Amino acid sequence: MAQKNYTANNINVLKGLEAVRKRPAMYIGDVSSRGLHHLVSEVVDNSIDEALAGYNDRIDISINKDGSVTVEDRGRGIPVDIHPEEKRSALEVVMTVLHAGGKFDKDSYKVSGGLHGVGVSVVNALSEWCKVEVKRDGKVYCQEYRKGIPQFSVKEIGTAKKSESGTKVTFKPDGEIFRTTKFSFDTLTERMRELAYLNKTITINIKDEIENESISFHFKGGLVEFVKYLDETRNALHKPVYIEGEKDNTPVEIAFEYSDAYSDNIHSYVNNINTQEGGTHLVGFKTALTRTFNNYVIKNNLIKERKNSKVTLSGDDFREGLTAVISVKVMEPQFEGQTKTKLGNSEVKSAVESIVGEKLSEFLEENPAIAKKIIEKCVRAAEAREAARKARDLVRRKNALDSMHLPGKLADCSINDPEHCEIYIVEGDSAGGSAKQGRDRRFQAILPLRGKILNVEKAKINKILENNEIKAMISAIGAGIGEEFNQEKARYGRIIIMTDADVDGSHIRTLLLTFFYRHMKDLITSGKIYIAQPPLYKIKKGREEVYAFDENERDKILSRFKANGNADLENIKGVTISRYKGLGEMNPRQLWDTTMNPETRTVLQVNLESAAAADKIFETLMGDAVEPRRAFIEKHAKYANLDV
Ligand code: 0RA
Repeated sequence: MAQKNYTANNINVLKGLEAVRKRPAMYIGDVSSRGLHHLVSEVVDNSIDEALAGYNDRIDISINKDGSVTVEDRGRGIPVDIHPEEKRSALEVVMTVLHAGGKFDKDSYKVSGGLHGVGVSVVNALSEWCKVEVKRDGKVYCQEYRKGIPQFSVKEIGTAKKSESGTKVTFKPDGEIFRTTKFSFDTLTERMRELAYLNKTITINIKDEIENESISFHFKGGLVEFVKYLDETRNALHKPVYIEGEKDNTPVEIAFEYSDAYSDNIHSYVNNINTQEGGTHLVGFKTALTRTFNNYVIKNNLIKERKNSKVTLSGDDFREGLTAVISVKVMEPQFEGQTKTKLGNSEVKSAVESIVGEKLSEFLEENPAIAKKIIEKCVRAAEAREAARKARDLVRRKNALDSMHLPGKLADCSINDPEHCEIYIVEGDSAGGSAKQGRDRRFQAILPLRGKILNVEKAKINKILENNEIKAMISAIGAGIGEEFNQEKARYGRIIIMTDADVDGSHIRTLLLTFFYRHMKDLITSGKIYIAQPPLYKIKKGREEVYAFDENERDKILSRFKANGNADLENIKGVTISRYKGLGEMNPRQLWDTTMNPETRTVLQVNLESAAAADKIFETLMGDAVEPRRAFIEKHAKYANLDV
């Protein structure tokens, strides 16, 4: 009987593994570099769960020489005893049965939505090989897998100190599944830094055995340090405010500070997942913030004291220059929204609202000097908002922003179903001219921009709205801007940035991304922004013309020509290589063939892996502080041609 049961379970395991390998994207998002790095997050999330349950204080991650990754923790260790229903080691069950991990331990805050939380078995199924070692009860246990299939039953391989326990998972992602299997130290670092800020008891060490890099994160100050880090390049008005509390089984932790900046940077997390689309915890925070500050203003007569000022303070005014991190733990989170990153649990709104309401009013009473500084800042924000409204009305009256009056230099497409339409925002009039001639005018619109657009990170909203290039983009896209932005009105389903592959081009691209990030953020979160990839080289041999997008590809093509009978690479007879300096050097036909034809082009989709990291990058690249910018550029110079 037991044998029969075992066989049945085995068949189910194989079916499960097959399902994951057949549709990996359903489990980890995609099979690009992004999905690849999710594998690490998936394992680490389990180690973090152990930390949240109070059993783990350290995670060691390593990118190994052979391209595999090891994640080791000091948690309880995955249980190894025989699972009564499955008739085999619980370790084997956790590693091979989909969603088995959570079944063991109902009382902790586990992630049951979003991209993570699918279980280590998914990582195992998508790995060429995987090895797990568990320390528990003075023993070390081990099991190995290929494409998720156990190679032997769980076995004891040694002894350990009774006091030591933990789990060590090493896996090599399967090249048959993933487009790339190369792990990036920087990508892992960004996510681990965030996790270390969010979980102040934990230490996370990362090393890269291939690139010889390592880093260690431990932030005693938790969210307070996170906020300071995010605001590093801004001028803070005061020390961060820290709020902590628990209501209805929902622990809430918040840190925030105001700086002299104009944008707001609120980052919210549920069970360590970045809720990019916000949700009830964020609504609770905003509601409490506005109400508490307004009550304080009224109680202390703070507005009347200002002569000639008839401003009323709105929620937006209390968020100008605000940098905040909100972290809640929810037992059974409901994730909604386009990217499943919006918290839906209504009880969380009232929990956050009441904790913030209570603790923030206490703080304001006890720190009147800080309160005064913040209120003054908000009053200035209200005045600026009023000025911006007037500026907007003015341009609106001139019909400059609405899509009824499209900019003269826009070459629109003929179809008007946004789903099927795209707009190329092109650097320069000459490339714009080529693009207009080369495009498929049915569904491709072209908007050429002249020169560099305004750096919105440094400008007030009324200046931004006076800028011609920006006005042209707003009316072409047709969905408004800032608080009024409504992505459903967008006239195009894809917005493609096309700039030269040089320093100026990358600067313009960064300026455009900054603009979209600050003023039309929904376009980025919903994946509507793309970057065109024009080729760098044209290689011509006789009648054959081939394009190469980088040096690597160029050399591959040249080798192919060489293999076809040419002796040396440097000097092949009859072959010419031309390097494109700019888009303008391509004729309309070439531009279409290489960069615009949906059948053959490559476009990069811009996505926000971590909003906090993106915010930091834009502020660093575009803000006032010079030194962090230099440091950032020096560090990244070898990867990308970022330049400011
Ligand atoms: C199932 C049950 C328990 C812990 C784990 C799984 C666990 C999984 C991973 C993955 C990486 N590190 C991990 N650490 C623990 C609960 C254990 C118990 O009750 O003793």
